[in-house]
Amino acid sequence: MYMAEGHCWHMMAYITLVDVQRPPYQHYKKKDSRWTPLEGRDSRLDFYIECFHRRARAEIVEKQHHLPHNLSRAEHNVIHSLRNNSDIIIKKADKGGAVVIMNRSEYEQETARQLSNTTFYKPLPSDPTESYQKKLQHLLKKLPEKAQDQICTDAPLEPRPGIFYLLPKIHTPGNPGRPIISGIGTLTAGLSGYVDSLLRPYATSTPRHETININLKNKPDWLFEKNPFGLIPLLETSKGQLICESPIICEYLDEAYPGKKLLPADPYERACQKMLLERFSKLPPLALKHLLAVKNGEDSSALKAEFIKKLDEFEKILAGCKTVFYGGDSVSMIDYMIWPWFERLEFLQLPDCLQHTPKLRQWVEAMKKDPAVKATMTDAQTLKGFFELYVKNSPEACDYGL
Ligand SMILES: N[C@@H](CCC(=O)N[C@@H](CS)C(=O)NCC(=O)O)C(=O)O
Repeated sequence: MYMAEGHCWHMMAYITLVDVQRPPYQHYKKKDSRWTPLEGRDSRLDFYIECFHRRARAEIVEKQHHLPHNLSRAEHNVIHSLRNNSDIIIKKADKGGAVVIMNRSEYEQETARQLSNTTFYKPLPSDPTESYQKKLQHLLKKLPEKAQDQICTDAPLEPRPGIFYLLPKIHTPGNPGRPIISGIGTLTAGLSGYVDSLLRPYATSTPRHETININLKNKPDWLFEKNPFGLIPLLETSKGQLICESPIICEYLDEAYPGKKLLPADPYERACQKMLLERFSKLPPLALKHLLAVKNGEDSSALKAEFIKKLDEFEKILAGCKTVFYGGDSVSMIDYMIWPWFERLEFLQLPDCLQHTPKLRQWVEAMKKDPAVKATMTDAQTLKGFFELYVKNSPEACDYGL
């Protein structure tokens, strides 16, 4: 498909050239053909024509939006000389849209530091692209024809390996680099585009936002300016309004954005959810104490027994609700607020603590099916990896697995 398309673009260029150079008498001989194959004759041809239209439309839009330069010659020269200075590296910041100029030696040092971490990287004996290409072709055959066409159209003809680079984290002390592997032009570029087109409709309902992960063992000064307690989560709105305390943030988001409301409309029911959350707030410190005791090889059985006893209270409350979730038969705010601690039971070394709580087990299974829960689940392995880096004070801890 891609070959055919490339070939046809050459033909287009060729035809234009002939038009310009055509001797005058040929104008009377033959008119340019405007014939187009009828739709439905061949699905691949239809798809090809559609791609051609899309590209043509995109080119027209691009030309319409082509703006003149807004830089003076002097500014242009400065940028040019910075670009040609091999002692520096220019990158955009990981978050916030700033442009960062770094000493090349420091950038290379950080790159070498990261790449030498054998937990994440290992040198390959050879370029695996060719063998992966065969595997990918084999896998693609299992997809519907239309999907295959879309993937092949966007796939590069001669794929290259991914390119590793770093984006400086200017919000993190020491400015470590966020590792990025650019997938542009790689074997899976077409596949990524296809997956993106499938996911895009689901992403439109999410408000635009940016997440900045904080290393809690080495907090940046600006965090205290935004929240004097130096705690996360912290929400900053587009107007610069700052909101802290997770239940307050969640309530704000529920009220400020349209869509399904998570808190009940009835004031008493709202109060009940808040009271339940307050009651639940005793469990996380207990679970963390238990985890530390296990990690330090101390006797953790009393802490575990206390945790299980508290969970039993929540089993009884759920049994009293006579519904799948705490706020009724569909998931609501209280379920989401307490869920993360259930997701972490294995990581917290408490995997078997739901043995005697059938209602809670049922609730856990129902929660796992919820799309928002599915989309934000963190597996026990990732949590373990994060925790190991966190106790070592590693600057990479806060971004682990992201
Ligand atoms: N009540 C606060 C608690 C916030 C909190 O303790 N956050 C933890 C991370 S989950 C934190 O920032 N810890 C850093 C510290 O204690 O220095 C909330 O619900 O938002």
